[in-house]
Amino acid sequence: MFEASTYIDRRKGLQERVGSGLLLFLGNDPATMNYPDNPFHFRQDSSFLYYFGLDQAGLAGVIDADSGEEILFGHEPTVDEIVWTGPLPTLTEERACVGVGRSEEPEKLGEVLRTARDAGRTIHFLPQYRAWNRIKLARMLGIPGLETDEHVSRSLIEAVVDQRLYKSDEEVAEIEIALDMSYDMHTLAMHMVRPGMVEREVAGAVEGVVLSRGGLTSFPIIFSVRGEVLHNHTYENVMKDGQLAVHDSGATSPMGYASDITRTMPVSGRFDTRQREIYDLVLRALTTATAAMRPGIPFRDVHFVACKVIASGLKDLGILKGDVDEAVAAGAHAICMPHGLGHMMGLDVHDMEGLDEDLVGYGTEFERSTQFGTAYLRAARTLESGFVLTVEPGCYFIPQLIDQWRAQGTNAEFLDFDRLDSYKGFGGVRIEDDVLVTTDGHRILGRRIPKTADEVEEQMGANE
Ligand SMILES: [Mn+2]
Repeated sequence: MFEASTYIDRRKGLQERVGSGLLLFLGNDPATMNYPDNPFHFRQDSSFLYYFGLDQAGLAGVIDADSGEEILFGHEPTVDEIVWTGPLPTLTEERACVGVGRSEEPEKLGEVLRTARDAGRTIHFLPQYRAWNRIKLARMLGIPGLETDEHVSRSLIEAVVDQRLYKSDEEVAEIEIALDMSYDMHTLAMHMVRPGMVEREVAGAVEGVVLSRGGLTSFPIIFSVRGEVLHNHTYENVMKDGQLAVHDSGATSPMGYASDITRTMPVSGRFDTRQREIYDLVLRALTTATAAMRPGIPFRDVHFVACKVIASGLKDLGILKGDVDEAVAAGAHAICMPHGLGHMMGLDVHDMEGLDEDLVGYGTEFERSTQFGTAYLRAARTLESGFVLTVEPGCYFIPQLIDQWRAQGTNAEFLDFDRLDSYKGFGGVRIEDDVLVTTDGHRILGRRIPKTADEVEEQMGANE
């Protein structure tokens, strides 16, 4: 946990931004797996973590934006609980750690909210993504459980986004702790991969790294020789010579900050000519796009820098034809790069997407495109110092997409479908870094994880 002053300052900044009413933050409760006493690993709500710092279940926080009073709601641990858990800090000790002046039993929360509402005051709360918190809100506020989203506070959402978008030095240091785990996760996978292994042997070992370092995965690991399946969460393929394995994974630091890194490796340990061509192209898109990152540049422009590198590389390979700028404007590159260049990252790996994905990524200055490919761009905002984003270009050969575009004649003037057909079965390549926007440019966060084709091959052979 950071110093209490961090949380005090954040809450004060929030209170000033919203101005009046009660600001309610529900922490998470344990999420049960298959019977009530068997929970999933606990994950605190990120906004609660940001303002109240406490990583236990069953808490809620209220900030009175008019009086400045703050209350932490939670149970004092009982001896009956301590028998099972061992010694627990008291609520008074907990709230002192994060500079909150008062604590109350959870049952008191409903009463505090109803009193405020009956006095005509606004109760500000964020969109909820867990059923139990929706039910709690609905009960306390007397609104139907499925309608809580209709009562969320725009001003609170905007104020939270306006604070959480900018990462402080201590937050960046946390992200780099998660990235240190990513280094171990990725280098281990590179050491392990060889023909004949099942994907899950690697994915399981990678998850073990994170658990052994006191973290959690920041999202389910993607590890697959079917790299063209963008969010592939099964690991049942036997890896074969000649295939590429895409490994996209992330960790959370002990304080909950995320990392998100992708590398792609040849199962054999050596890229063949065709694999290296595509790999080098994606790497060039990554380095060219990253080099363009600095305050004042819209991330949407950075995305198109990457798309144009990919498109011109595809042209060199005879896959794409015609004018590169026109092809990208028409969305022809999306046959091979159907996703956006990256997303905001922080306490959530897709930072704050549960609050309002378009507000976080696009703000008020950009509108999301509806064109296939560009529509999946999660961030377009003009870059500012303190933003942390992923940069993750890719190139994939998706048989169903190739067939569909050929059949429909989509972007036929820009694409050689026979050439595309010859790449079916190739899979895909994605390479991803996490990048901080600084006052005068950018910094690629974390220790360098093998990234060039030569570095990946060397890492894969390092234990031979
Ligand atoms: Mn990512």
